[in-house]
Amino acid sequence: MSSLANIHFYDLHPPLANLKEEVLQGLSTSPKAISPKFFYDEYGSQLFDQITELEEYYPTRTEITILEEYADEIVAFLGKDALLIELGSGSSQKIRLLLDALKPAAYMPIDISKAHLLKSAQTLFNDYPHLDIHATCADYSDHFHLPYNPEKVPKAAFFPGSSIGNFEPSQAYAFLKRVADFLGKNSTLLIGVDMKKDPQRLNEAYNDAKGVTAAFNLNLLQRINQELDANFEMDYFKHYAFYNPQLGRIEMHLMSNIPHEVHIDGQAFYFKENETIHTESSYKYTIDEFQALAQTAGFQAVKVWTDKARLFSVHCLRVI
Ligand code: AVJ
Repeated sequence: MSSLANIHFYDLHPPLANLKEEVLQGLSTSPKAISPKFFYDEYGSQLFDQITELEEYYPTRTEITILEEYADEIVAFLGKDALLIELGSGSSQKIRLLLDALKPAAYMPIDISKAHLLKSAQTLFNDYPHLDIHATCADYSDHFHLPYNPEKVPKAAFFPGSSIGNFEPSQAYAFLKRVADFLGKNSTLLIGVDMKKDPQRLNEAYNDAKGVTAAFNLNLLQRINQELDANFEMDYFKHYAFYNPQLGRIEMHLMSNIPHEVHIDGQAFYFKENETIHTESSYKYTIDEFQALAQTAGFQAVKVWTDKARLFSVHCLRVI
């Protein structure tokens, strides 16, 4: 643990080992698949920030309007003087909407992208010099322990952006159970969940006209080339994203345009024409579906807020 003023930093994440192991394993399975968590190197995190400003990508701005409109109600449920844990904090923009009213005892942003986490924590500290920040580099999709967990301080968690959608429903259940366990009885989880809607609106949100989402998807191959010395040819792949109504999810893939071979760590991986690497699922839920899932994982649904067009939902859940 190192500390700058009130910024404590904990590094719980073995970066390189994971990337190599999971990429080699993912490309050895059929169909090929690589976890979306590897999108978020420094450049990938910047591209995602650009995605959140796209006309087609409604989730971020819609969630922000909900948090702004119902901030007082939300703060009342979260409670003051708590240790506020944010999973997948990214650039810590949304938390600012709650910080002024919340006055938490401490704030723990958790993110897999170390550089982005530190930069965001420093920027936040400049604006909130009295905030006790415990920046934690960890992979929340895996088991991890809270590096700072003072007794007698109530805990609340914030999981915005519908990142819960990246988990298969069975994994989402396991993740929510882990969160309920480290929060403890009567603690609160505030979670953003993108809702099921017209497939055309969903397809547009993941196939923006400027091609930023395509660049975000392809950046995964560039990252593997840089960090694992692979020889992916960007021109041999194209971005392919669509809504799968049977499974209620957006699927993102990288499709191979021609038959070819890629070498990573001395291993050869063969790609047929039109073969894909599945790089992300983004499940969408109705309010009832999500509340039912949360219930099975040990949460009681306390309150849910949506925007007028019912594009996005923010749920307040309590550990039972
Ligand atoms: C950050 C996982 C919520 O699935 O909508 C945005 C990531 N992928 N555009 C999502 C993403 C393509 C985003 N999450």
